[in-house]
Amino acid sequence: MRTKHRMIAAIDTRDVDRARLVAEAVRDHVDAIKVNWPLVLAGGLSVVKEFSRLGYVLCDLKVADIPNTNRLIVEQAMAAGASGVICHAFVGEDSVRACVEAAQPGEVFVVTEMSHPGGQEFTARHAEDFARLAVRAGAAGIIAPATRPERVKVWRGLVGSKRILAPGVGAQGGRPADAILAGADAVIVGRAIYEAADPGAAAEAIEKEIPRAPAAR
Ligand code: OMP
Repeated sequence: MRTKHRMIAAIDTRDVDRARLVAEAVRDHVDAIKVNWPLVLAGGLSVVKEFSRLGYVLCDLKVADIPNTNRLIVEQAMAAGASGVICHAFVGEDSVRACVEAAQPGEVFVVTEMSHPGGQEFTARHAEDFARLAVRAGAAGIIAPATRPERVKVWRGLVGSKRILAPGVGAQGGRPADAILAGADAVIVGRAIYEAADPGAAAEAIEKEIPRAPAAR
């Protein structure tokens, strides 16, 4: 993923027409469109195909199963036009490797510590292991919480030049500049964009808050 804008729009609405409108409105302000279960369940995987005509689609199915099932899921996401997928690490390295292999030449991003308060209950305890696993398994990068930029800094030290994508900006309270300065390559923004009266203007405003200079590594 190229991270020129350092921002990914998560379009989690179940209203497919609204999703189309948002995708068109933000396309010049983001590096990718992230599609999650709410939209896939509402519109089918054809939404992935449709949005892939606009650019990079990150298919966030949070894949978390045995290697064979992971492979079957990821193959379908890639066949539908996704450029990348998100998977969970807690299922183990073999399962993550199955995603990486099935996604080729596409990319896999591995969830570390989740951004919501519950992310501190279990995922935080294993987040460093998850980040190391992502590197070993050949993932393109990790997902790390913009709500805890001090943690992003730790993972930057662990994953080298792998991508760090940081959700939790806006509705969950994270600030884009904090996540980027802590070492994230891009922030992931959902409600603050897709629920805005003018999603294009909202994306542009958030983009302006993002420091241009690369974070110190
Ligand atoms: P907003 O909270 O509306 O900005 O949406 C955040 C998006 O990032 C949603 O699509 C979440 O599913 C996703 N996300 C998190 O919020 N926290 C995480 O720890 C991981 C993800 C993710 O994997 O994208």
